Amino acid sequence: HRRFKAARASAEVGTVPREEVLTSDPYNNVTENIFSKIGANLHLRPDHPLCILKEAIYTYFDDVQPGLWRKFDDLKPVVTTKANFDEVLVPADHVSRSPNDTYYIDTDTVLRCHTSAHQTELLRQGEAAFLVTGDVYRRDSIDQSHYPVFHQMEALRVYKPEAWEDAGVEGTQHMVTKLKTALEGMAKHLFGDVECRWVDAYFPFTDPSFELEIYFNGEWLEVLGCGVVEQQILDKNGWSGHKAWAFGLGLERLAMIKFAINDIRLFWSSDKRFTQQFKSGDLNTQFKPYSKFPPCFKDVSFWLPSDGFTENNLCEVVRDQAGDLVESVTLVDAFTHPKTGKTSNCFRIAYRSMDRSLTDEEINGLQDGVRTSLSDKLLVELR
Ligand code: FA5
Ligand code: MG
Repeated sequence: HRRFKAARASAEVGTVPREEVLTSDPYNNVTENIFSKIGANLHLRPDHPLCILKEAIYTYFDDVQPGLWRKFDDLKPVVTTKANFDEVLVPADHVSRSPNDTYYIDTDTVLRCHTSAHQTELLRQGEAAFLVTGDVYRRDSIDQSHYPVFHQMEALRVYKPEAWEDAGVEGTQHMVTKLKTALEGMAKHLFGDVECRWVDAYFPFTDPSFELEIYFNGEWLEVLGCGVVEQQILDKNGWSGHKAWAFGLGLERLAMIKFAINDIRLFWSSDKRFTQQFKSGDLNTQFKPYSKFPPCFKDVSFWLPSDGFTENNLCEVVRDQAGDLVESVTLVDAFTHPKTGKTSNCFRIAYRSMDRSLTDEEINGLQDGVRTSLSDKLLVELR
């Protein structure tokens, strides 16, 4: 009965009830701003660039192996800490587990920080070739390519021993070959005849691990992380004796390159000047920016409290006050007073709306709000 309920719960999509996310648990660090993004499901809107890209990747995998791949794009973003970290072998002391990096609902429940959170659940359900797309959540810095909610697509494919025995090669090596072929094929399907390179990487759940970079507009860009699935993960979840490869890619990163979208906040815009430029099935759109309004810079300086201050905490405070009106937060000065030993930081906040001019009054109101919550919530001493 429990199993049935768990399977049902994760298949639900759409809004998650407020009281399920914004609890009074002392470990809860989810903000109103983050809560408001849950259920937006940009990747399910047919004319949205993230959905267009998702469909293009589906098409690639379906063309290569018709009927093989099972797709999941409606799994709930609220997952257990166990599924998000423990079951994919993330070490107990890994930074990603820190509440400075991850949104916790309580110690046992998080907003998934990657789609890898669904690997073990789907393996236990008997799935052997699957693609999972969804919104993921990370506390992070603020700039034009980082947003606390973004979208990933995960793939995992399991092989029987016959696959590498028949090929007469060692199993792990066979997986590496299969994986590289599949992913280079995907990159070429999306970007044409691009140059690809493989960079050694580390992920707790794969070994060996790689990152794929593509050469685009004169630059090498990280597209995805991937590798041969740790044997333990297969053994513990119903697939012992088998082997598998997996990857996880950031849809925004790819869409920004593919469609020439210059600011990650635009994905969340409902401005028709953005939304009407994209059409389901059309991979060739090059986004035409509409008039850029001038940014307004505001500096804030303060003495740090003796402990507990982090840039992610500052960014959370700024986002909660200014939402998508904040474009970037940059540390511009830091020094330690020789006598008191206290450290001072100065951060520059860039405010800019993507669709209208902001008034001085409005910006001053936002900056006052930031200053107040900096001293109330982060206990800094404003200068
Ligand atoms: C992961 O999240 C791994 N789960 C990927 C993986 C899956 C590896 C399966 C092996 C096997 P990483 O944190 O590097 O890895 O993120 C994967 C991709 O998400 C990156 O390559 C990048 O494209 C994208 N990404 C990461 N952080 C951000 C961010 N803040 N904003 C937008 N995209 C991001
Ligand atoms: Mg990374």
